[in-house]
Amino acid sequence: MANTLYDALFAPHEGKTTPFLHMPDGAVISHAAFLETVGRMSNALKSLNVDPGDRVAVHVEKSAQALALYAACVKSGAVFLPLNTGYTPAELAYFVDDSKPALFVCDPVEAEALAAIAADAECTLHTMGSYGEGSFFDLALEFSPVSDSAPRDAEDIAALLYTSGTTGRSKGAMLTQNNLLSNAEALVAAWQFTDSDILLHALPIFHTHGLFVATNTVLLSGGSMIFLPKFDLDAVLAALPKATTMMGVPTFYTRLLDDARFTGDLASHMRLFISGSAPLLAETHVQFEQRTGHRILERYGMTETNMNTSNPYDGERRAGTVGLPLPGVAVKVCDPETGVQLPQGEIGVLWVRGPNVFKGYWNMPEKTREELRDDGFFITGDLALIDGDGYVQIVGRGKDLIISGGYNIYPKEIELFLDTLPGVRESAVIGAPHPDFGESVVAVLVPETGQSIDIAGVEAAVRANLAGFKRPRVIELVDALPRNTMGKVQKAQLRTQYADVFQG
Ligand code: MLC
Ligand code: AMP
Repeated sequence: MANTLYDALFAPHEGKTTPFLHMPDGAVISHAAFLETVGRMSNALKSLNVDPGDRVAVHVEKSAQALALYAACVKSGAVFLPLNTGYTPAELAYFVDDSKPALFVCDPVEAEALAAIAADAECTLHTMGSYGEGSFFDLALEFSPVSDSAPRDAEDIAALLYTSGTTGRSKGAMLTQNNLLSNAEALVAAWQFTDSDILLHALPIFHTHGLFVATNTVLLSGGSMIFLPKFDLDAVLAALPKATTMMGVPTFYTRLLDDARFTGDLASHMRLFISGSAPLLAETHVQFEQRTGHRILERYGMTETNMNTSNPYDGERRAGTVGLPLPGVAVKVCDPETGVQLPQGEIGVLWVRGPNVFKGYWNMPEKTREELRDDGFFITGDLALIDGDGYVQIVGRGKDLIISGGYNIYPKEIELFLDTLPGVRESAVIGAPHPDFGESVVAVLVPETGQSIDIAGVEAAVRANLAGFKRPRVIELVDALPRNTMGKVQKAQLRTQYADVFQG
């Protein structure tokens, strides 16, 4: 039997000496060499009794080997579960406990700290460092590069990606082989990727954007990637002349524009710049075009759905919009209370349906029923309108969510943590406009009566327990939070009050 995703994305490149990854040290990894590593890793997974359907949790730096581990999971039928490298052991404990992986691969430097978490979940722990080194790669090297693909059909789960929840508990989105493949097919066609493309890849590979949107699109089209460990401005500027396309979050584009070395000449040979994961300000779109002559192509998606809409490749790329539904994707705007579809042009919650939409949340049937309707529509929680030409505009969020540099942060999770700290009676966490990250985190704390709050202590506790990108960059103390007559905290009022804290 076939393995839907492996057969489409990887198998066609077996034995090809064409370049796949251009590494920062100048090394070029061919498709064939990459897939040999994948074969060895796939055999290593089998030797560890990782069976089809088992989860493989991965908390490692970006490297060619980390990407090969994703491919090896696809090949051996395991469910790939990548985790943000910023997560602390306290955060990782939840994901490992919830997903019960058969194997947990972590950075060698954290192996000791994570041993107890792996033991509690009864999973094997292996290591992989920034250059792929570690016990997992050592094991893989003992095996042959030739391995059989596990039979997997289109509806089998290929990946489990956690997305934070409005109640504070992260939800694992189950993505099928066909969710990933159908989206890659749609994007290759929509953005006209070919085997001549060289994508400048500076995104992390633990999220939909860097892992699926970027990598699967390049794999399907047979092109290659300049595979940078992260977005480092100097490295990106140095790599641009060798690339044909780039994908990024809006912060990538504002950082480029803030640097005088980023000139029209440097970008003139490029075929395409794509932005997503957070709103691209119309102002950034305009400045980018003035500097380079390129209109950034903005698209819209989420973990649960992969990509839903995109501005056109040919045709008008409209600033401030996320474009038109991709082929096979249906979108509608509904009343947030009743769920009834609203007339064209009105603002409501965006619902989406298509082969890209996930299968549900891991072990959360009720949450799945609330958000994924029987008719296949998924309720995104984003507020949108569809204009007369069918272009979708994301105008806000129905969900209490902060997006900082493309990372989602759920205030509830931070509030629940802050409320446990000494002297804190209650807290409210909001996002405020930030020149670099788009939005950043502000925490407003109310002390217990007659007590004071040790801000340095709060900062230290946050650092020890929460990933750095969730850290409030401003902490304010107030006597009471603004509430409406129902007693609900007025976050809108706080957002207005603290709108300027990161400006100037
Ligand atoms: C890092 N830090 C951040 C941050 N990224 N803080 C707020 N927001 C962020 N996005 C913190 C670190 O914890 C650290 O904190 C300090 O900043 C320096 O870390 P760094 O790694 O050197 O940061 P930097 O290189 O500046 O990273 C910024 C960034 C990066 C924008 C380049 O965050 C990034 O690559 N973002 C892309 C996110 C992404 O891929 N999103 C896709 C999600 S998928 P301290 O405290 O130690 O100083 C999705 C679906 C879709 O949304 O549609 O695509
Ligand atoms: P995540 O859950 O991390 O996948 O983030 C998905 C969320 O990012 C969406 O629900 C949107 O709120 C936001 N998002 C993604 N792309 C865009 C975009 N182009 N414009 C505005 N918001 C976006």
